[in-house]
Amino acid sequence: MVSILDSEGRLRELCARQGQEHVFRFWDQLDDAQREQLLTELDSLDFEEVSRLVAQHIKGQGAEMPLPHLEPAPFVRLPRTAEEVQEHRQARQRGEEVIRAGQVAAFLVAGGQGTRLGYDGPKGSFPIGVLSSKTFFQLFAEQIFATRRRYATDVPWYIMTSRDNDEVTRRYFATHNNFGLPAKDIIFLQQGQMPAIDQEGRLLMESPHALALAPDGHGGAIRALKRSGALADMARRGVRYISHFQVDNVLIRIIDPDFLGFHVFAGSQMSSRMVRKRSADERVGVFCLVDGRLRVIEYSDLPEELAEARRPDGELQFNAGNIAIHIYDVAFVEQLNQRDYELPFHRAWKKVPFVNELSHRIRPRQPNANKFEMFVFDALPAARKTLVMEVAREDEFGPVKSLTGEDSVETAQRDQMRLAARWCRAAGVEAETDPDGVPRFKIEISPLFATCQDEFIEKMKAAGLKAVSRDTYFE
Ligand code: UD2
Repeated sequence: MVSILDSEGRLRELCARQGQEHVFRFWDQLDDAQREQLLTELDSLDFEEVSRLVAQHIKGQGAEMPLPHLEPAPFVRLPRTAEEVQEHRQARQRGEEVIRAGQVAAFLVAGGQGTRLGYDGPKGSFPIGVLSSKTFFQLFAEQIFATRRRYATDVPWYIMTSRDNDEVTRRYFATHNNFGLPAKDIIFLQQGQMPAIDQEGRLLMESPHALALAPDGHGGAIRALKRSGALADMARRGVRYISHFQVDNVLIRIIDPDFLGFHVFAGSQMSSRMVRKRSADERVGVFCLVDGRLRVIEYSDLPEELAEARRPDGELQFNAGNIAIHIYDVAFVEQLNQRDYELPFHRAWKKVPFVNELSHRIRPRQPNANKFEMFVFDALPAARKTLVMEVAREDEFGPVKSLTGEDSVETAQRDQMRLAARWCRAAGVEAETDPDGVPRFKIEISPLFATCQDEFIEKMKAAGLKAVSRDTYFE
């Protein structure tokens, strides 16, 4: 049997050629298992990619590219006229057809480290239901369950994890019996990793036998979908559209027929949802046009004068905020992989714990390392046709980034209750609220009860409830 230990010579030589021989510094103190781990990690590294990144982002003169000329991106706005309402209706019908035909897969990117929440465990296992304390994962699973039931169809659910949370995520689903979903329709795939690199271009070691590695960003999905065999699996099932969402949005509508319909009608290869930014400094990327092609410029890259520029009517010029909900074609992802299309890497300067020459573990107080990530929206410029579609923030964007403050557990739970109160009122059920729309009594609507307002109204017709007069869980 061939063992990775047999590759020691080759990998030593490769590291020496790349100026990375220090990774073997502790070799003599390592046992066989540790040596195997180190060699396996080195073997999986794309050294050419690493040296390209070092040359371009770390050693390069004027390493970062200047920002190109940006124009605000056009988008399909929320329907206002009768004609627009009619267009949405037709799109919904088309979307429902493709769902019924089993052509849509849900795709959750859940490989992030979720450090800001300060929660020890995959972010998806955080309890977020206002009354039920259900976790993100359970709420998503129930939504998918309800969609399958409503359209009498299969909706395979692909979940991207990363090395550090893969096992615990799989175990979480297994322990909960996949929340009632068939095991064959939950498919886990692992994204790739990138090494942390110091200012001299050297790989950082997390321990004497391990590199400091981190997930390669949600853009790693484009490669991971191919390499894991998920794309082939989708093709085999007849799936044509991938509905991409993030782990931390409590208001996500995972399979949205309106959005799907617009995507299909437009012949778009990749489409994105947007909300109007609530302020110039909101931490979301914005959709822009660069030479006529759609791109997202991250909040940290948008110059202040552009972020703050306003149109004569007072609205922000660059107002189309990216909420990280996309639909892309299976064929498009396949094409990107065929063409060897490379998503660009974004560099971040971060604090990364490491072992020094004396094998002491150091927790730096200041940033010490370059980390590299790909972003999925960087696939947009490669698409032949794209589409951006507005959605009301209060309907579909309840991000949880931290425990308190902006975009937190607190705000997301209020968002959930506000939405529930609006659905109640639309269904003729009185729900007293404060001036912010937050109901006096807590209200939660289980996805198993209704996944959208229309469904809720239908259900409530039979219920005969007049008003919400205590904490109420619709389940
Ligand atoms: C993201 C968007 C931002 C806005 C915001 C909305 C980027 C760079 N920024 O900001 O424009 O849309 O979301 O909430 O996307 N993930 C992985 N693997 C990784 C890294 C992240 O799967 O290697 C997942 C992560 O689990 C989460 C999602 O991607 O589901 C977003 O990650 P984030 O929290 O790093 O993104 P954030 O909040 O900076």
